[in-house]
Amino acid sequence: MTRKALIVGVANERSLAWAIAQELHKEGVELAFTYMGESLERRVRPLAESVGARIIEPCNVQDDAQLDALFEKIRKEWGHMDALVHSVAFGKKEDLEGRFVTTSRDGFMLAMDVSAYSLLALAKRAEPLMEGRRGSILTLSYYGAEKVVPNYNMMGVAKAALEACVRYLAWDMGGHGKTTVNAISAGPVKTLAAAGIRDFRSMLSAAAENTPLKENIDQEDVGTLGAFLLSPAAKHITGTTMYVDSGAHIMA
Ligand code: 0WE
Repeated sequence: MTRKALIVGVANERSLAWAIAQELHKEGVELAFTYMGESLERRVRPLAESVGARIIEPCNVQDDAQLDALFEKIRKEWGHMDALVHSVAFGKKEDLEGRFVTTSRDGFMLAMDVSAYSLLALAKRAEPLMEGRRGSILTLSYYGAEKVVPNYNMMGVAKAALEACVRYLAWDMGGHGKTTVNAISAGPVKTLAAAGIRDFRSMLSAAAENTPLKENIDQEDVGTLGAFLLSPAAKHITGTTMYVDSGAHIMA
């Protein structure tokens, strides 16, 4: 039986979600994609079609009606699913620089909603479709969830919440259908999300210097680990955050 996976969070060909999708495609997994807004549809649709996707739907993770419509479409087309990739995050630009203490209530709630709650919103709707299939859920995190990375600020708090959600979902969903839930903590990569971050280039070169392997990771590193965590080979790995960071997380 060919596995079926929903990929949420492709923006363009550099997206980590796209790297994971490509690895899954190599394994013969049938894929569905979402896009956030019309401008991204123009980028996502050709990518999705290039791997034979038939389900390409709009999805703003803050909109319950869009989420319901997306899963109704998947239920009608597939009837079930095996894997969910969540690669979505957003914080206001002003909450990713300067002083953390100035974070607004609005900015806090926005980052938590888009970057952490959205995993639950998707998992809740995926659960009935994954029932009895040993499904797997994967999200993307960053080391700023655990330790202070200057300027990561509000996103660090949101990623900490996301990693806690991974553990509680793993406990909850493990007992209902043996679904696994894991996160990848990736080193910095040049994606669209990085394009909005001040001094990201110098961050990238500094990051490479400070890792055991003395080089940065790339999208494919995330793709291959993601495909593993979503595969039957990882069926007893759940609730964990795995690093692809050239070893950065071992350094003091
Ligand atoms: O999680 C991230 C960044 C995700 C992100 C990016 C943006 C840019 C545009 C979330 N929200 C926004 N909002 C925007 O308006 N990373 C792991 C990449 C990243 O971002 C940083 C980093 C690293 C690494 C910000 C400050 C310091 C380090």
